[in-house]
Amino acid sequence: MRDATPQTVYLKDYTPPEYLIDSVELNFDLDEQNTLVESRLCMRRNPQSTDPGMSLILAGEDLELVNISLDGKPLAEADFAITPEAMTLHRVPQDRPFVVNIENRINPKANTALEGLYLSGSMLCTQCEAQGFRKITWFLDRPDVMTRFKTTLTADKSQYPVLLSNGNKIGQGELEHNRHWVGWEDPFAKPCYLFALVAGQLACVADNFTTMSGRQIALEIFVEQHNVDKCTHAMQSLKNAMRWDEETYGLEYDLDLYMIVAVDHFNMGAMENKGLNVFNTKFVLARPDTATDSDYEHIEGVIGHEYFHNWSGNRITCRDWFQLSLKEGFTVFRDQQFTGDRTSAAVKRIEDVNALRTRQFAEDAGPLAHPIRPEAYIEINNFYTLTVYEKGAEVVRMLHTLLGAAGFRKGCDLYFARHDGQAVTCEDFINAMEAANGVELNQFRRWYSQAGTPVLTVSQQFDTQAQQLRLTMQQSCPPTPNQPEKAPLHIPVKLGLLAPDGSPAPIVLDGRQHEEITLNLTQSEQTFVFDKLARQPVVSLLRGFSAPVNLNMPRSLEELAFLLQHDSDTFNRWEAGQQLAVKVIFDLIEDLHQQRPLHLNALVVKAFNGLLAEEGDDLSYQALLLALPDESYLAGQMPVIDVDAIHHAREFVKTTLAHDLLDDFERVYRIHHRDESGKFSADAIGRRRLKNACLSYLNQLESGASYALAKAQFEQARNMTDQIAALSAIVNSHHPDKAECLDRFYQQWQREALVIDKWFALQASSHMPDTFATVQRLMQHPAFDMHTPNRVRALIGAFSQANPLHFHAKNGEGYRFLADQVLALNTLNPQIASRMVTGLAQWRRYDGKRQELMKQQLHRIVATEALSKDVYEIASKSLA
Ligand code: B3K
Ligand code: ZN
Repeated sequence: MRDATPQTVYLKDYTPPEYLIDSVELNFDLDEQNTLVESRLCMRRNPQSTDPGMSLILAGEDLELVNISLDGKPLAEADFAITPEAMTLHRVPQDRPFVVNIENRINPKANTALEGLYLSGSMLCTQCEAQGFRKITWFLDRPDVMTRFKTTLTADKSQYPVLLSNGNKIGQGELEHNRHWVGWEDPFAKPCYLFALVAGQLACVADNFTTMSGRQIALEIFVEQHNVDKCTHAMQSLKNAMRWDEETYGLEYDLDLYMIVAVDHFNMGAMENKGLNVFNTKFVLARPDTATDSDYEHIEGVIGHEYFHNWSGNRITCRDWFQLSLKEGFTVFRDQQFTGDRTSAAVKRIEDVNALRTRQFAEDAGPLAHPIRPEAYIEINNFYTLTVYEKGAEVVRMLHTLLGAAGFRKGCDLYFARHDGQAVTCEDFINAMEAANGVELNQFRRWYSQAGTPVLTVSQQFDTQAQQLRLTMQQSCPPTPNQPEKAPLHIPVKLGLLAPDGSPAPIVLDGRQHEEITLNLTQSEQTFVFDKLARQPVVSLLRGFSAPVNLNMPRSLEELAFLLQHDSDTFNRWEAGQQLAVKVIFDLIEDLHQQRPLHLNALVVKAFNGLLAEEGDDLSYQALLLALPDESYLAGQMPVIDVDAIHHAREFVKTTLAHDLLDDFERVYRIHHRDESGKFSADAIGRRRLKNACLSYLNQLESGASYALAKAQFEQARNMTDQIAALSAIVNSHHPDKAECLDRFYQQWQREALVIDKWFALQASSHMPDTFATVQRLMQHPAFDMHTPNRVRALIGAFSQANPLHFHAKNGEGYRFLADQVLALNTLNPQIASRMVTGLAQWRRYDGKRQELMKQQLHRIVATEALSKDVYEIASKSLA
């Protein structure tokens, strides 16, 4: 809980550790409420440290000391001091290595924050990143202290038959009183945030993998017995990831064993502990009838992400937590590439950009904006953000774009070779990219230190006489907290030109001809002149979303419709459709404000008619082309967000399209509606996506026919994708059988926690008028539980983050509700509580009345006693 004044930690204050821990031996005597930890630290002074002191400070929280000795001699009370956050040994040897032995007790059952050693159901498990190891025992809990770990676990044999830790198993044995022990050794030095242990009654699904150099790796997935039938996909995903990293980056796995454990209670998605990943069950378990196509994709993506960390994160780790994006941005980029290669690169790119623009851009435009390499934090767990992860990945992607695939790979090879076994910085990563490619990236480095989303404003001038097109680009970046002024960035702008018939027009720049080009925008304003153009081309700009910027380029509806029809860049083609819809929706919002009748521009109907008639081969992509920009994205484009107008204008477009193109939606639905349960080919997935997109339009009609269609699909579905799509349609309409369907779904799936999460989330995000009452009722449901992060996210998270219409109800009931829940969670689980506060952070974007109501709740939160550092930081910065 919070001290009087929470301390801020600054990047500029970094100093090397005063001591090193070369190796540690840990002994755990495991018990739900009374675990004994013995730690033997082999230490020495760090030759790199310039600090002259003789004392040693070890971090530790919520620990009960049993014994402490130095080089075998018990310490007297006067030799050390303990505070709530650390233990200081006043005098330790400076000129030779020494050994510190500590014994302490911890209570995993009392640990509802799910950080350190805790209980998930009947299973004991750990989460140490970022600073959870200090809740296990006193240690130098910082990522630049890399240590070899040897761990022995002792426990009751019936309650904890499986005992796991990092590395290779080196021994096991039976003890009296039905107890047993297992010994583990990790040959690779690692920071303590990568330590893990798991104990419980777990079933093991085993397989193996032969690496490119011919080594056999044992692969083991541990789950509770009733979940063994849901691991096939996770195991296949792991093998795919291992092969992909060998083929794409030349990186091979280094231990003989790779273990994944799935737990129900987990604060985030998964954790890359060396050789022993701990996963949220959500990213492991899948069976066609319980998991959707998107779930299948996310599982493969997260399994890949954690696996890729073995090199980008574990073998080479971060010097300090300000460098978090070094491992996270890079690893997200790697998992994006992996998923793009495994599924549809076009679809994956669009999904990623959509998420970035909707959520990260909002973060970057609000009070919590920070550079991908932050400069200060109060609670580091608050900095596992969309900015560090997703914008961080965009920055790595820009390096890939600027250096080309081969140059980027050379840079990575050098980075891995130079820094293997080290804890390094973002700067080291860029240095490797420069050295391997013989380039200089000084200006590019600003992406690491500047927050905010740059705005790229583009104007064009065509000179018929000279057959020249002049493109003038200006960049600027709005001020962000502590950064009023911004310097120009190095922005790669990928560009193509289209001739009036839709074919590619040649790009002639400085006498050279290209089909597509990446322009380097480095100044505040720059003009590019393209020659030899007989007729004015249509410009396709920022192809593939080549930089994380807001593009401001005036376009007519006709031009957008043209690009939607002809652009060969899959991203920009989709983007043209989105901007077309955005423009139309904003015109309608204006009509609503002026109380004018609404009419949908015929051009939109024509464009959608064309899309529905298409017979492309990437059906998932086609489904994305049909999707209207979501409400949160539209909100991001509005100076003062009007949630009601956004919702009504967007619904109007959707309903009118459904009306005008009823036959087309029905036809496409029928063509693709087949029972292909258990089939996960790109075609089968694409058919489901496209069909369910049509269902969602048809559902707008609230007709007997649309009700019958949704109900039939709900009843006949044999896979979760179709079942949940049908239920979603029913929930978001006045369907007469809504209550019955929701109840049947609950009865069918009550034993599958992950499916019940969907049931909660679907109701919490419904746009129907009674949603808030439903949410309050669900809070009292026997299956709701504040101790289970997945459940909290499904109900409270979905309502406050995926239901703008009702969360922002004018009377402020949504805000009050959220603050109540944040305060309840604050004592239970500060990390989850602080994630929930972000729903209030964007208050400045709303009208005066809503601003007041949101601020009131933030003030109420900040004024609460015993507020966690986590919540305090987010709430107070939101108000600043
Ligand atoms: N590295 C972990 C995240 C840890 C979050 C700590 N609050 C998972 C990941 O990014 O792979
Ligand atoms: Zn990660």
